[in-house]
Amino acid sequence: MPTFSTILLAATATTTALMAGLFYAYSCSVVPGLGRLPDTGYIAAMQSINRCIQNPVFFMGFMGALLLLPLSTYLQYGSGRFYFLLAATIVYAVGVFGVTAAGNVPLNNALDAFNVHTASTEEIARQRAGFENAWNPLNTVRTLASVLTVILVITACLVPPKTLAVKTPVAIKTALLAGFLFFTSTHLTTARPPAHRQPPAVTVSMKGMRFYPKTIEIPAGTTVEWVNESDGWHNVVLEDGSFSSSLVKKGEIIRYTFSKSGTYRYYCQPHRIMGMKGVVVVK
Ligand SMILES: [Cu+2]
Repeated sequence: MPTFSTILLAATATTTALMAGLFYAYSCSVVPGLGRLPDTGYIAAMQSINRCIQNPVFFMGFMGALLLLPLSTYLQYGSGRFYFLLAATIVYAVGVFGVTAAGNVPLNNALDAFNVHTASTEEIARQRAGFENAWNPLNTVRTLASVLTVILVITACLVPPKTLAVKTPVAIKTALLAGFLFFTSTHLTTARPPAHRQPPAVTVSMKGMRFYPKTIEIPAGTTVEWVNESDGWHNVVLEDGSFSSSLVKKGEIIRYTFSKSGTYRYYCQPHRIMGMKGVVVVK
């Protein structure tokens, strides 16, 4: 069964490949083809292309890749795919989206405002040269950047999902953790059972992106042990804000003792949107 993050990774690869293909086609057919046209024909053709390309099918790929790349990067945090996707996101955001938004689009808008019917032959020649000399190199940049993006995404796909990024630099890890926990946590310590009396413990396993069992019933004073049996990183955050653990990797355990009766809903911060949630009913 493909997981949500795998399906998303495939969608990311597809949208980035579509964008690389689009700019590749520009570089080896549209740009040289239009380059041979006389000035008036060149401007009219470029104006028409620039108007037509602003359609939902184009934006689905162009904006789709911009949204899916960081989302996939986030979902693959803790796996060996993470850094390739992070690099792909930066290359696409700067080299493809950034270059297009800051470079090609302003040129397109200026060209669109130019009227070939009222301009003189010299004005048309100057307009064409000014546009073409700036636009073509920018297009080459985004073609290369989009191809590099695809190479990085494909490399990420080839990394086995089970490979953990063991040597994650501490600074990056800390920054990401701080980001995860900043909004929700009140304290970051993992609770320990009291030293003098070992209370009974109930185990909940974290597999894939689920808690098993999802709902447990325990008497007050029971310690719950969440054991990470999957390859991803997980944590436990109580919805009432009374407990928020740090992220743990495979084989590590999160412990928390429930001393008061009530219904405690909790979730895993990185996988909350995928429905990684559970309930502890304390009698
Ligand atoms: Cu999780």
